[in-house]
Amino acid sequence: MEVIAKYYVESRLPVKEAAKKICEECSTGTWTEVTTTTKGVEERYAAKVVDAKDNIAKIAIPMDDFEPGNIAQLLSIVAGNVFGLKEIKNLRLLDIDLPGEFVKDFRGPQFGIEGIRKIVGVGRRPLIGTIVKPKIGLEPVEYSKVVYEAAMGGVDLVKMDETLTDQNFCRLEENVSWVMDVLDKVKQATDRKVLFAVNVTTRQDELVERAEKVLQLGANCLMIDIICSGLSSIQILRDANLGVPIYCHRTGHAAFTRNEKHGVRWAVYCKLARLLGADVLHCGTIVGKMHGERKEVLEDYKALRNDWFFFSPTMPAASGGLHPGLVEDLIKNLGDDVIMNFGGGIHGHPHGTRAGATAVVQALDAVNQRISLKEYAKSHEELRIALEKWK
Ligand code: CAP
Ligand code: MG
Repeated sequence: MEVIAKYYVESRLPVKEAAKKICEECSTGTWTEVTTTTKGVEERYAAKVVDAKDNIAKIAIPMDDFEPGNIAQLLSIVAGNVFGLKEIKNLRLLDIDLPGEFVKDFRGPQFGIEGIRKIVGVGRRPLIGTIVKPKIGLEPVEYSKVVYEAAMGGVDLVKMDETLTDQNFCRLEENVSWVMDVLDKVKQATDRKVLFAVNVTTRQDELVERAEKVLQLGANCLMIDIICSGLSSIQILRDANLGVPIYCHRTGHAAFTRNEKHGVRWAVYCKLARLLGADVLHCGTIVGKMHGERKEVLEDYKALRNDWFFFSPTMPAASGGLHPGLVEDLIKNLGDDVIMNFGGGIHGHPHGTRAGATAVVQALDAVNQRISLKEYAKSHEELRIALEKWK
């Protein structure tokens, strides 16, 4: 049983030779022969080339090279030193195939797509989310007012921005108390439960303590910056059995996913985050402000939503530069099982946050009723104004 890793390779060496170098660095070898190895070590632990042609190298790494349940160690092999080898000019990890024997030690999402739909009471339509803007600087009272307006306007989820944690101007516990308080009021007024994804990103040994503190204050969803804090953060929260969805933000990913010749494809991280227990994961928009090739983004979405071992599907989140005018394209491209996040696209509405959220709801209603946004806007003021602002 093996882990199969597929790479795009550019090297002055023939691709077969380059693939062998990758195998060596990923398993038993180093730059020269060593006197300390044995036939047994080579036979049992050396990675082997499965296929190498047209700049694509597939290698098989024996299961025994991996520590069960340890994703950091897996990454140190498949996405480790190989990226720095002088003889390989460019290298991109395109995909990994994990055997059942390896994935059995992970639990996957506790809630996933269906679980989240159940919590917010929303059936077959995309969920609407917002990120409070400005991304930093608001104090808890101001912040919670924005949350209230967005929730009353109709969003299903509010998330903290990735850079907001527990700064002096907005202490986390105070902010969570204020926000959960206003969301209780929204529940009383509308009978809708709105999720608040609380960014608990911090050093890993304090993660669970921080999460437990905000849960005591009523938090109903936890968020982490999974690249900055390390993928194992997802596993730490999942294994703590905290009973609320884990929302994963990917700030920083483009440092290694954006270059189409070098780095790691986001699809690899989609698989890993899903098996570790991500209930929601950022996955790109195609049409928004962030880079993301259509073909790759669609494959990333697939990696979260397809049938894969015993893991529930993870809910993808589309975020970055979205506004009501893009809702039709978003649904066309990404389908219904997605959270569409609007930060500037809600709080930038000329009539304020509530009108912004209402405009998004109207756009979604229009698409569901198969009416063009332009037509629907004739009788829906908030949408009309939004479409005028973001042409
Ligand atoms: C969106 C967002 C998200 C990015 C990340 C932001 O706000 O909060 O962090 O979407 O993108 O700060 O940009 P806006 P991705 O709606 O105001 O753009 O997850 O695709 O990397
Ligand atoms: Mg953000």
